[in-house]
Amino acid sequence: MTHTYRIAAIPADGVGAEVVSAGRQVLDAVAAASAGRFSFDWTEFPWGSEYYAQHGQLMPSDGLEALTDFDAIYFGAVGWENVPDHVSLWGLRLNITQNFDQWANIRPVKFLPGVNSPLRAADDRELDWIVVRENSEGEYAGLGGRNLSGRGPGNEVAVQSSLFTDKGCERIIRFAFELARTRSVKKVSSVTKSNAQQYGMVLWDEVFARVAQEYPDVATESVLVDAMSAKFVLHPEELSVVVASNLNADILSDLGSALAGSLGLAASANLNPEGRFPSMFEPVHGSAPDIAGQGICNPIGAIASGALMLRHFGLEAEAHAVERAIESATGAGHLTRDLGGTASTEDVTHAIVEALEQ
Ligand code: GGG
Repeated sequence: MTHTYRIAAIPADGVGAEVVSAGRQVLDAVAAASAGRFSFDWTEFPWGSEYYAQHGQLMPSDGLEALTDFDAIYFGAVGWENVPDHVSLWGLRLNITQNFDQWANIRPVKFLPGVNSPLRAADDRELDWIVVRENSEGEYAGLGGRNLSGRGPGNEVAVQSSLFTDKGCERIIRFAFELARTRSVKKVSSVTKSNAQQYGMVLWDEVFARVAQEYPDVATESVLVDAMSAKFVLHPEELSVVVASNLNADILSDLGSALAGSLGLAASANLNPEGRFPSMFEPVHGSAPDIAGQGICNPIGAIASGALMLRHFGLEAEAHAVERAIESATGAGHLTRDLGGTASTEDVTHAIVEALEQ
């Protein structure tokens, strides 16, 4: 009997449409090769900045309700010049991640064959990490306000607060430890700036120390975010699972993917581990207005996010096959411009689909 996975596709803005189309081609090829075991039933939602221009909001008021019954959401990128970035981010991506309690955002970073990176050029070091981003609170709690002084232009005061809860810290830290146990290098690096952020991030450090006691088989370290940035560049081979707050992990994972060769390679999964709501899979990159619509963007971040979706469904062999096909395509020199190549989005997608079929 065929199992049908119902997927909500939200390409949204800029290169989102190109990379979601690429990912769908690969996932449909995986389903076609499953000999009828499973298939994907796609429903596309035309939400984003263009929708905002017509309706004054990024998605309809009942949009979350419309997404609730899907098995997963496959997302492109959000952000365009007609909408302030904070409005588009909160109106779509964060609206979904926060309301669906997708509190664990995993962002793997790895060297790929055939891809030059600033680190790889230096020596033979390996890079294979997963950045685990707390995805529900911290600096993205949305707490604060503007015009607090009441004194008018030029004297404005704005406050942006971070929220750290014991439960929120514990669940993401525990998630990182469980993930580390599945990896060959069993180590969790916790990142804060708790010397300066003396309330929330000290709580994070204390929860980390408490949870770590339950995982004596996993090595640990607590590193300040500035020192961790240096460590990413100088000692990438020392890292396995890196867990950090919402903002710190966002910044570190961009740095990590640039070190691996390009932001265009980075995949991510926004997970609601309890399964009460659908999880969302998306490339880490944004809408890239400078290259949108030209057919030259890198589809690998979106395609690798599709592999994370397969893994989420328990289709480990298929997820692995997509990851091997990506390696085979880059290894054979199918590289988009961000990686120094001349291949188009379609060229790379076809190379990955062909590698899957071999
Ligand atoms: N595909 C990810 C995406 O569209 N990101 C847009 C963005 O600006 N994200 C910032 C963030 O989520 O922190």
